[in-house]
Amino acid sequence: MSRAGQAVTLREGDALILVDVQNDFLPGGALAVDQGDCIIPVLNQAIALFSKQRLPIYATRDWHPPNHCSFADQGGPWPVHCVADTPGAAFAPALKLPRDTVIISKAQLPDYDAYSGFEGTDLPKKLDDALITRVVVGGLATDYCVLFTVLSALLQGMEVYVLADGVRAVNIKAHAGELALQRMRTAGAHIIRLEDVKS
Ligand code: VGL
Ligand code: ZN
Repeated sequence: MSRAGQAVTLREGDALILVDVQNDFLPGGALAVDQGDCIIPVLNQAIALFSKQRLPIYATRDWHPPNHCSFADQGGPWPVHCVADTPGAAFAPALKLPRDTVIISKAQLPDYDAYSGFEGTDLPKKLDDALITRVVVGGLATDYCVLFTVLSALLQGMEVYVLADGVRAVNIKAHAGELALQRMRTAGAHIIRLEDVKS
């Protein structure tokens, strides 16, 4: 996925966005993403790089009410997952989130789903206020919340770098993850690997 010439050297104005690294999206969880746990060491290294330079880190979380419209028992496409304040909605314990991580909860209303961390949250304003112009993105799942979060960031005018080794897909349809990465690249995102992030 990575291409030559796509290295990014971190500087002021950069932020890390970690998308939905929650127990329910990990192996054993209610909506497990295959190999979802493999991204955690990669994201921990990204966290260390950003922390070292005191660059901000934002962590989104799916934070649904028990009767959320996306759940199968409400006619939606997904099993019950990431119900607010349940263990499944908690961030993966292995993810080393710094204390000052900014947590962004989304899709909290029963009748609306939101795959993008920018939708119905104050993430856009927070990034704006912090003068963020470039974001590095990793998390779950490539073909849903990562995809739409990246497209939102691009629409907001951000330069976006997606960690190909820091995302995994649900892949309900074969290759959905690869197609999602292609969509992100076509929309203007840089698809990189952790090794391309320089401090
Ligand atoms: C997600 C399916 C349902 C995600 C959230 O975080 O990608 N996927 N809710
Ligand atoms: Zn959800």
